[in-house]
Amino acid sequence: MENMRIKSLEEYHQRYAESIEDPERFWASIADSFLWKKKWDRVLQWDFNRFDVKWFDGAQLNITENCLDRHLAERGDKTAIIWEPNNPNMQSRHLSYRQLHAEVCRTANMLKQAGVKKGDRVCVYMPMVPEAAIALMACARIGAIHSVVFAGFSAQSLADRINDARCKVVLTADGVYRGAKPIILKDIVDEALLKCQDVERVFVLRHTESAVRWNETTDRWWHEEIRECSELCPAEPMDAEDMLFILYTSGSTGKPKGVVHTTAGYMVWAAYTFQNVFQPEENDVYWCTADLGWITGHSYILYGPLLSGCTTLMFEGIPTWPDAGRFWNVVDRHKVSIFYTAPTAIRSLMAFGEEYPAKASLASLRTLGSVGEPINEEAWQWYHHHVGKGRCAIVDTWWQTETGGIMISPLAHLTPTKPTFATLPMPGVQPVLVDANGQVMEETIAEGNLCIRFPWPGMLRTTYGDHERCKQTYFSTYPGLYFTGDGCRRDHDAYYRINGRVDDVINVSGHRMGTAEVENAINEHPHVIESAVVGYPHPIKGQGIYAYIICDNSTSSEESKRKEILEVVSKVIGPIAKPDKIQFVDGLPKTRSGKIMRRILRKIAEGDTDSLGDTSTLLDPSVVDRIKDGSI
Ligand code: 7RM
Repeated sequence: MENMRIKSLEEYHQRYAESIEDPERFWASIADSFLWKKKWDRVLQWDFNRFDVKWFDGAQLNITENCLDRHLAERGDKTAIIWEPNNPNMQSRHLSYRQLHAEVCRTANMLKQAGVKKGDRVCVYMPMVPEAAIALMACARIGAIHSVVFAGFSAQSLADRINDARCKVVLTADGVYRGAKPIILKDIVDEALLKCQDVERVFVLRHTESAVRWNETTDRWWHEEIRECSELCPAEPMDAEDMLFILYTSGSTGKPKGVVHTTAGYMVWAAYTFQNVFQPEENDVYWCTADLGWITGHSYILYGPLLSGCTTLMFEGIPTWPDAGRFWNVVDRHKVSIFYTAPTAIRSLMAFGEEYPAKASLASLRTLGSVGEPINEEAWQWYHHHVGKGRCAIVDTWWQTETGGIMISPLAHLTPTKPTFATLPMPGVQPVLVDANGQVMEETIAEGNLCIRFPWPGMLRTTYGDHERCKQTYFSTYPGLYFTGDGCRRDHDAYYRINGRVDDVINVSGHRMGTAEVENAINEHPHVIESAVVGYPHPIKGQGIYAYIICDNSTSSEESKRKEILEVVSKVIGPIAKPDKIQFVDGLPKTRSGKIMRRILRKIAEGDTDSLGDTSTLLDPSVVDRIKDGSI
């Protein structure tokens, strides 16, 4: 894998140029360092109009052989996963590459016994424990497609995702700890399964030892089923373009999409970007604080680090429990050298003061990463001075669920950084900025919508079960280009700075949400007639959720309606989607054609009521004044 590592800024520019001049040759040479059962016939075939992209077609491989088997000779006893539990007084766990290999094989055999076959979908709804990582690789080992659902999502969201992918098996646990309070995951699964007809088997990991209900037909204890399972499980040969996983993500419509990633391209991209962005060394301990339920967890807790033979730390807890020093205690305890987190976490810890990082040594740290949302200058500086103690590189990594891995980012200690800039594209990434007329802006200094004009190995291939929707979402706004949904600026150094979403997607604490999705949830309340949701700047969450709601003339108090609406949203999506502000209104600013003018609602939510712009196309402009008067 050494041959894929860029070692200087000059080399970056050289490699970048090569990747543009002859992409096939470039990626063939990178792909050469992986373990293949059969090499490819063609490196790349692509068409952005029909949206058909194939990388390494004709090749066969299994990603788990690349994550595990190939490391056994040299790194069998090296720690692959360190697990840090929620409770700081509990023992952490260390799994060597050899142990992890054995556990993945046993779990794969457990799935096989339940009748899981290549191409079957398996839903993973689990706490942050090593078994969750093991579960994903067990699926990949036998060619099953994993679909991870973040354990903070509601029964309804879980059911929707299980049904959309027609999952046959669910892997879960009795409960999950998040800070001080345990949550009974199994109850949520039980509730979801009332709406899921295809699920034949539920494996339940014993974790919190909470009491759970039991369905004799479907439910099995993980530890009982795995007891007799062998540590030998041959890796299923997968075609390069066979599906590896589905991961649901929110868009501008109400229904989340199942983003599909395939085997070879994703593998190459996850490993290549991990190694070049983070520049890990053999004895590093690497910690990404994301949850496996998000793409960051897939690519940079699990696949990227393990493909690279690194030690990856999994943390079950939250940054502020038992106190705001938890992250830094974990860094010191495990001598973490590379730390990757989200701006929202940094901002929330900033609010507790610099005493917490000051109390810790943090001497093991060399590189700090940021992901999920734009990082503001203040948070960047705090991260740099108080966590990095002024001597660590910061990599602000821009990417998406759809891109599979990092697209624009500094390479640690190689690319000169500038606060709030994600800087330069990875080799193979060809970003363009498009103006309001859909024209690509050729000047270096430019600001517009961010598109990518050439395929990269890790890109999504489709949205599960609906290719038309995929084409529509990503390739119809600007024909021939992949549209990211983000606005972006390019400066005189050709550095990129991501401004944030330009569509109806909001980013709340690094969680991506569709405003339509939240509106649909609010509308489930029996007294709600209509609602409109927008994002507004929030000091810690990045964006907060502001909901304008029209209710019927029921006699219940605003206070009780507010409370009930929050409950409904929690129940339909999950607590992460609860609006921060609810304003009851008697009308919404609509155009004559019935479209809500969100621009106006965004302005009011921002507190900027002076420059609402042209409201003359509104059906009833007086609505705006009444909303302004009642704004929070
Ligand atoms: C990895 C992830 C994707 C959206 C994306 C952006 C925003 C992510 C950054 C960022 C500014 C960054 N996947 N985003 N990283 N914005 N700077 N470094 O977050 O699918 O959940 O979200 O997140 O808006 O489109 S995601």
